[in-house]
Amino acid sequence: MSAEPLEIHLEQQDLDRGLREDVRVGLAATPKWLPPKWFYDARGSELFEEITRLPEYYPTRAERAVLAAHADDVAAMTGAKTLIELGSGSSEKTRLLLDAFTRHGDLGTFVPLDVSVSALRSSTEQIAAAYPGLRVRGIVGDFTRHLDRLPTGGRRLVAFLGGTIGNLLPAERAEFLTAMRAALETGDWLLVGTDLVKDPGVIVPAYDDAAGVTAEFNRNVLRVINRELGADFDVDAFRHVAVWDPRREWIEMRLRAEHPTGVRVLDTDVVFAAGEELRTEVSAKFRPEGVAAELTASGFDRRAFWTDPDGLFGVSLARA
Ligand code: AVJ
Repeated sequence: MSAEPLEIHLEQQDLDRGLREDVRVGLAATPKWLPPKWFYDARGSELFEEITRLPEYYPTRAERAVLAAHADDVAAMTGAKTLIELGSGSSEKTRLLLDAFTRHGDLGTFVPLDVSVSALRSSTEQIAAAYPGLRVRGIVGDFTRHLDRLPTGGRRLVAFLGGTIGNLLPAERAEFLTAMRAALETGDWLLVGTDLVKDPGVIVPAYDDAAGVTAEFNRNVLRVINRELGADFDVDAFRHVAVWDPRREWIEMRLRAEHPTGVRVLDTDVVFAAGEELRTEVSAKFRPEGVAAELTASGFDRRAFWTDPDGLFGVSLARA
């Protein structure tokens, strides 16, 4: 079966409006910040795929190891008819789940949801070609806003992989999980991947690799703003910085102005002092019991928790 046409719940004009609003608010704030979702234009999505293959970036490999070992358990425990994947990107690891559902179970529909049209186009075509008989319905949407638009009926499994839940701040995470639970029916399932707290000597290089791919990924957000909003960021004026926050147990990516610089954007002049930083991403790391507590607080019941052999990354399976 070929993939169905993408369902667009996020039009170019919604995206533009969202970007303008985030840039207006974030660049006026002290300290300045931007939400990480704007990294992922076609180039940003490619750079992220490149990050996942870097020697320092362990989360993708570790999560793949968990899924390789336990995808069959997920299929058997959930008996899902519909698999919905939030922030699906390339859906590369999802194939481990689709393979398990092919072996046992009768999954009928796969619904990847992502803000990136380019990533969805290629992933839906590739998945549809590789899994004949599977209905593939790609949705262009924002997982923080479009949970009420997910397809209903049949037993559903929502997968939120990669540790992307760590991009949400704690209050946003609680709000997201509560909205997720409300969008599901009792007996539906949530599979969520979380990067785990570990030696910062392992975490920091994963976000500051020797080849500089993460630095390019980080700076890409400035290129997106230049192109989409006609801004004039001097991209080379900014240096990539990754900082571990031991109290909040998250890593932050920032862009540090190496010398005083300014940008004209949305009819406003924004100035950066030398050394001033713009926060572009928070990526929280979790403790196994913390994830269970957050799931319970939002009405889920965690039925399984698996890690890779090195204990780097955790995957929780929770019942709504
Ligand atoms: C896609 C959000 C899981 O936080 O590790 C990779 C994004 N940022 N390198 C992460 C990212 C810097 C990634 N997630």
